[in-house]
Amino acid sequence: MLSRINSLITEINSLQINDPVELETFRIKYLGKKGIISDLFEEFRDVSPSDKKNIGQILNKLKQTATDKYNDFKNRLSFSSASSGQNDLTRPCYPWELGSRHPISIIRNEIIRIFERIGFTVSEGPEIEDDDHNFTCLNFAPEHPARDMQDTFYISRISSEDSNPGDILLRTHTSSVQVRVMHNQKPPIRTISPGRVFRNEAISARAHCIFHQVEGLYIDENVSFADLKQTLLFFAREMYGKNTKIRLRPSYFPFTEPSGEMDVSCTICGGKGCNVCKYTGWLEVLGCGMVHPAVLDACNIDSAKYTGFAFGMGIERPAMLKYQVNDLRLYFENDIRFLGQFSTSF
Ligand code: 2U9
Repeated sequence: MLSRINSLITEINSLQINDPVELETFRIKYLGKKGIISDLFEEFRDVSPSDKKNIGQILNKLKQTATDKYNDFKNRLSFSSASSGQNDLTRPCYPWELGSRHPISIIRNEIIRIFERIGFTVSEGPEIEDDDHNFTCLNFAPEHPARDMQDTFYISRISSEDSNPGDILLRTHTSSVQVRVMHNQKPPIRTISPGRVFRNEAISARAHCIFHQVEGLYIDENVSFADLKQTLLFFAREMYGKNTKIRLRPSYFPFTEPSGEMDVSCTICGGKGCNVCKYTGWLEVLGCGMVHPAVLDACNIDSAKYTGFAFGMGIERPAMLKYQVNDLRLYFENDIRFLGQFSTSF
């Protein structure tokens, strides 16, 4: 019996198994209920007590050798069938989780689509800017408070006293992108610049040092304030509903003259007055104006020949209104429980 078991061990060790059918044949032959090893265990019952220890040990070794062989080839064959494309096509598919757009991206895309429909292109530019593109070309005076380190993040500052093209900073608005467009293109220019901007603000529920903007610019011959007003009315009706009313209030920006701020009738109460519009019936949504001639000249556009209008809006506020988000910080934490609540076709 001992020599029979030993030759079975040698036989099993030298066996090659090539496919699942051969593997099953192997299992039935050696490890099955009526297989060779099971028969040997039956026979083992009649072995004399003096031989039991010796033969028992070698019989267990045979069983272990056959089991290892079986498991080894089972693993190899399932691996090679998976990698050769013979997957189990009846397996249920994974419940893939679909991602969702960030609420800021949803609103940004809505704004882009509205302006694209009336001929505006989208321009992008660097978040790290120089003083020229962010301030000087936009008619900010050398001592303008926005240049202060309390308001602007400087990466390197050469002189804190006067405007210096060597200063490198994080852009405080995306108008800097449009300065680049004006330097590189001739009018007519009709473009919007969506993007991330940075201001040195303490972070709270209502303020953040990072936020998102869309700024718009239209330059051509004979562009008038009436063109600005009609463009913004079209935008307001597309964005906030066809019955939306607008009103323009005078304002001041260094880069536009005259400048204004636009309110839309409250999207919550329709203008009747509620706690969202602080019972005024109006919500402030953007700033605008006619591009200052000094800005055109600083960007090599002849201010005697061309005029233009510009506007700018933050994205966070309309997104807060639409989705009833009451804390700005939620936009930047990327908590999956927050992000998973927004869905869109864009
Ligand atoms: C060029 C010249 C002028 C863009 C403009 C505003 C008015 C404005 C603010 C709205 C809220 C920024 O996000 S916010 O804090 N923006 O009020 N922006 S006009 O004027 C330009 C743009 C480019 C060359």
